[in-house]
Amino acid sequence: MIISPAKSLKGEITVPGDKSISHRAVMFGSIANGITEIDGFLMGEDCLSTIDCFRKLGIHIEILPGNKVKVHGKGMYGLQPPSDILYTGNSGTTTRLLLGLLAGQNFECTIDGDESIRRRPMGRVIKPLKLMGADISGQKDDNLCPLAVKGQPLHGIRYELPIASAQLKSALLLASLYAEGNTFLIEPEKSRDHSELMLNYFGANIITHELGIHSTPVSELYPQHITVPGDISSAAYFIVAGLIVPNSEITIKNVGINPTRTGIIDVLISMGGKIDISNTKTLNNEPVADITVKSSSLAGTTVEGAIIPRLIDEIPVIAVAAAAAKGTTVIKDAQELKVKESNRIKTVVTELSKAGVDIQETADGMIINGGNPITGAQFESYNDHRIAMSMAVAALIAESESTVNGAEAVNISFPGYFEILKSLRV
Ligand code: SPQ
Repeated sequence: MIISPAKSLKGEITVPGDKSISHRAVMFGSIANGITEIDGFLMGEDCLSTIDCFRKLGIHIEILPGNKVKVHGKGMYGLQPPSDILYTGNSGTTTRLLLGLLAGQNFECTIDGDESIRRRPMGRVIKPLKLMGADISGQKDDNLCPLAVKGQPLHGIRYELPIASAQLKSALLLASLYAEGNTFLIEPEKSRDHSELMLNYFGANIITHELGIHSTPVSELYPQHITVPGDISSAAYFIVAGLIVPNSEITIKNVGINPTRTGIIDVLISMGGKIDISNTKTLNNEPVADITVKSSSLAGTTVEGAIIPRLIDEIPVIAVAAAAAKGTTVIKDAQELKVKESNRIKTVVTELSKAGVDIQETADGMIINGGNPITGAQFESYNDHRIAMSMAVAALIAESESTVNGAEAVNISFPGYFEILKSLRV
């Protein structure tokens, strides 16, 4: 994809549905008793992998025009043994949440994904699932895909999560629905809470208090109508683009603004970003609003501590904002970036360096001395959707044309990304 510098970006847009919420709506709908209708479903490759896996588990799922999905849920004990490997593609969410859900079934199956998934650590989920009674085995001390899951009777546990991971938390909550006795989880920092909100919407019994989460098993979940808000992680590219490209004003309608996801808004406002939130409403337990951004002079900042899980997927594009900002930005406590679709500390530093950005890798993040001219570059995506989209934003403020190689990676979470970007050019 060739990207030329932009003089100005203007317009009102919507972004595709939230990826985390779309996955969960299919999963929870599959184990509810009856038909769950989903509007605004993200038709990205990751969420289609989730649909594919649940079809293999015997669930009838209709994909209808207009981003609608109908899941014919068969109840808590309605999943069937798959005749084939459950292939999760590039999706960490599908892989880890499936492990939790399948650990307590009464059949065996195998989970595998693409070469990125085969590198990502699954032991973080498997270790506590084994404490609940699960039987899961795989490569490198049961840490890597492909993984064999032999369904077992489970029991509840009390577990302090060593990392703030919504995928780990959600896998354990799914297992807890099938476990005997109660499960009590304690997070080190608050991670996205879509599973807690949506499971309760489906009739589960999950109580949260600060960093603690208490779950009791349930015998039934009830089908729901889920309207998926726009994904703030997708909106993030246009939020940053609108701030750093001169003479710009962009409104992104109907974006999910769950506080566990809005770290990027807080950071960009603290950097001097002109960001306005309006028309706030609630859709199936999730807050939604319109976000308007205007070109702004940004200043460097420090991003660290409890805010990190609230913006973990946005760090690549925050690094682009930092490259455009005056002064130094330090990003710390973000070592989790090393085990995403790519090692996002390394890939961000390597790619932005190509464009002349003064950026250094650290053990748990990066340091960016911003405000220098950005040159056009040949960017690589490493087949990581967030790297492809972030580098496309950097290209907008470069002095000359850039190329993003492997740009098709955007289809993992944001089909139509480049078309929307083009529509904003004035
Ligand atoms: O699903 P996947 O591949 O792990 O996707 C990513 C992403 O950039 O879209 C991470 F690579 O998002 C994760 C996120 O980082 C989605 C997620 C969720 O839906 O629960 C939680 C976060 O991961 P984690 O490891 O912190 O639980």
